[in-house]
Amino acid sequence: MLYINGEWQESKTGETFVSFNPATGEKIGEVADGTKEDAKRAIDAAYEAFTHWSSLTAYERSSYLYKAYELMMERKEELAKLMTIEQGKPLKASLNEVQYGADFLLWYAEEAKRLYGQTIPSARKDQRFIVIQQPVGVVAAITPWNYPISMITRKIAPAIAAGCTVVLKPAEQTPLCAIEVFKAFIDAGIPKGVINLVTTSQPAPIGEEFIENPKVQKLTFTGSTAVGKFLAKGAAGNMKRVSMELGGHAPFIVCEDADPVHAAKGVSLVKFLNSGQACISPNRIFVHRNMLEPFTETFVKRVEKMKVGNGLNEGVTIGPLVDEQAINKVFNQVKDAVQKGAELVVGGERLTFGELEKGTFFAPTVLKNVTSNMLIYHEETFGPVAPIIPYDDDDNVLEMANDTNYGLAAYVYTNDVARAIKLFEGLRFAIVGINDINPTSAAAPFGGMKDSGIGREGGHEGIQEYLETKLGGFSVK
Ligand code: TXE
Repeated sequence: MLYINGEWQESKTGETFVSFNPATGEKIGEVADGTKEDAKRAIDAAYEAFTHWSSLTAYERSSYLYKAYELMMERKEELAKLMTIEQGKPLKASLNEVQYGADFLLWYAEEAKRLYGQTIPSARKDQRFIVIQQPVGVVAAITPWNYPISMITRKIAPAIAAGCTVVLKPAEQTPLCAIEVFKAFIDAGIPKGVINLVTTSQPAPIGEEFIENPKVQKLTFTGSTAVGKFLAKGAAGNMKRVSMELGGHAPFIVCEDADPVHAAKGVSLVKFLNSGQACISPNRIFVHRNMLEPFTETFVKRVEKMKVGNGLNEGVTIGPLVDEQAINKVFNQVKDAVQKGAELVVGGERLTFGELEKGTFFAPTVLKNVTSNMLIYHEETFGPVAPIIPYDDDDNVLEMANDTNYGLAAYVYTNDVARAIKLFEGLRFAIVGINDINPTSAAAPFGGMKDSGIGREGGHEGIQEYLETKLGGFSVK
């Protein structure tokens, strides 16, 4: 169903599309297949609602966010279960994501009340400068399937806290999760038109409407760098503001003074989260030559113990990949690496037996002796493959780690404070975990440098993306 102007409705054409469980291949639901025309109606509704919503006090807007947070918390188990069925990640990971997603509602319920302005002294005695912040207007949001709940709240919460109204187009693979997030806002009593949902199996025409419609002032996107660049170009032509959270190619550096067991544990946890389908997933594991043996031994042992399967089953740590295309991309990278001399230590194949037969499962994989002539060294993997690359010194590893157009997350394991600071400063990545695999929070700025995007989500920075700065020059003659 589409949600436009406070009403659940069919698409104008009456067409629908199906959502599947990637673990079983089963159909789990059918939703309205929205069109360009539906997107236009949703934008009209958001435009209409903007005047009222932006005129509410920050305290009033905040109260809806608090209520939606409470509802998401009450529905945590159901939301997580749906996420596992529709997206595939293990139930525990889904529960963590619902919490992370809800945290944005709480954080921006509070942040809404801290949209301070400033006064600036004038050189003229008879003049005053006052600077205020105002919402940008109607926001068009596009979200991916890999974090199908938190990517939505990470955009909607700061946008509506700022006083903007929103039209969301979620990923075609996970529309049911989007519908459930909307229900939390709707049951919280959010006024009609403030948030609107257009599910679709055909994203391109909706993207076109978002870029072209003069009533949209801001586009916020999370997805691939290729689509992000395409949309940013169109938005720039119409002078729309953009936030882009795109792909990554995170280095994970194990220094010569690191604890190899601690590092191996860290990377095994973060690399295989969401089957490697995360923009902050370590894609290149640089290990100091002296650490190679102890690190690899512990790491491989941990990987061999991982349980692949349906995320609803107890003990499963790795779920399916999103679709056949993802399996092919991962398989090709592994094949290319092995052909060019990498050593396949474990995994490397699609799993097609027993209960895994109908799903898109790929074995957790470790490759040794990966070099710069291989695809996997340069391309984002988005799958459960860990390539190990040996290095010799800090300058050498910094150069290799920075040898990418991406600049989202990086990780360093070291026990030397000076080295930690040097690498933290030298890495051209916007998020660096130092002996830490989870440097993310609703309270902290998340985003990328270079081809990983523009803008930040979360923290004080996240709400700024939805605000305009307005200057008043007052004559007091
Ligand atoms: O991304 P797409 P896909 C990366 C990752 C992955 C690759 C492809 O490397 O393997 O991208 O994934 C919408 N106009 N990331 O194909 O196509 C689409 O409907 C408007 C990293 O899933 O970019 C979905 O809602 N919208 C990333 C969203 O864009 C369009 C998360 C993402 O889909 C559109 C996902 C168009 N023309 C993939 N084309 C991250 N940053 O975590 C697509 N979309």
